[in-house]
Amino acid sequence: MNIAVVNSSTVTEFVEDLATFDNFVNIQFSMVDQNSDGLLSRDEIRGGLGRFMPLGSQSQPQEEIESMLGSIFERFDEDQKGALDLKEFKSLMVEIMHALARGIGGSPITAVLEQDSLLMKAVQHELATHP
Ligand SMILES: [Ca+2]
Repeated sequence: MNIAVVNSSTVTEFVEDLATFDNFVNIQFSMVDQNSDGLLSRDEIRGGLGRFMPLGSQSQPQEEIESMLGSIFERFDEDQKGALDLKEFKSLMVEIMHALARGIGGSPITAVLEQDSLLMKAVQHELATHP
């Protein structure tokens, strides 16, 4: 467990560092893409939710998860093929990171960070760029 002081710019600076964020999205994509076909199916996104969603998936009721998946595909599956490609997945990740930044707000807060969480990645990025 790690504890860090963060604010919304911790997250937005991470998203705006294009090379780093692209690399991060590529890694997340390949971890979620279980069958390595270059597309994220609904099942793969469901399996990956715990990894890239700011809210823990275990504590959420199944109906809420399915309804969230429904909205994700409605909004981000632009060509409606029932799977997200890398570009669509990146839009989703940008949206999630901005939601995370809004949730944190501009004033510094103390956060408990789980290893490999999105916020942890943003904090590591901040430490690397503002030592
Ligand atoms: Ca796949």
